[in-house]
Amino acid sequence: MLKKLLLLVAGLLIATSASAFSFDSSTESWMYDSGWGTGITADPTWSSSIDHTGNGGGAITSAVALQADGSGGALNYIYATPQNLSDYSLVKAYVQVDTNPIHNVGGSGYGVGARLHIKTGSGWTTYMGDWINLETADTWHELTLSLAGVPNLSDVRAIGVHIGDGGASTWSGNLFVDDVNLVPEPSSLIMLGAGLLGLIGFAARKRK
Ligand SMILES: [Ca+2]
Repeated sequence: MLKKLLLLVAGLLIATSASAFSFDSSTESWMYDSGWGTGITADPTWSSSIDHTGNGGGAITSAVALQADGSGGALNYIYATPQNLSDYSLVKAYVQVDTNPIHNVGGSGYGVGARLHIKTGSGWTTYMGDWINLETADTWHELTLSLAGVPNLSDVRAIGVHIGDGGASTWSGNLFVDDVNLVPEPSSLIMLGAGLLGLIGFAARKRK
């Protein structure tokens, strides 16, 4: 009985930090953002050919062509269902491209990058994570966005992934996005853990 409860606690703690969007069988209502970003005007499709966890699931994907003149210089995916992220401290996502970017403007070294963002409140205010360089093809790149200090987390209107080239690179290839994860606040985890340990204590006393 105790062993089973401990397993349950471990399982619940793992489930709490599990992927919010695994894209293992569908696009899970992610779409392109018609209000921000050019270069693509179609929703991502679901692909079973690649999976971040390697468990044979799937990811979302689009064929993309970014131009060095700034046209078609960005692409944006969002999940635009209002949600409450107050209990979370971090958003993570994994991005992969299948072709190395080509630098062709003044040796600036500016390649193709990706970043996470959320939009909050009635004004859809945007908060963005750092750009992560996607220079290496066929490798998952981790994007993170800290939610510390972000106002209106109880009113998140969209979570998104944005890729761009700063108008300084030409790139065409396939983009894959997988495992958009929500990482809980440490305090929420501690409270959940304490609650579950209390349950175990109760069960253990009952057993005696
Ligand atoms: Ca997946």
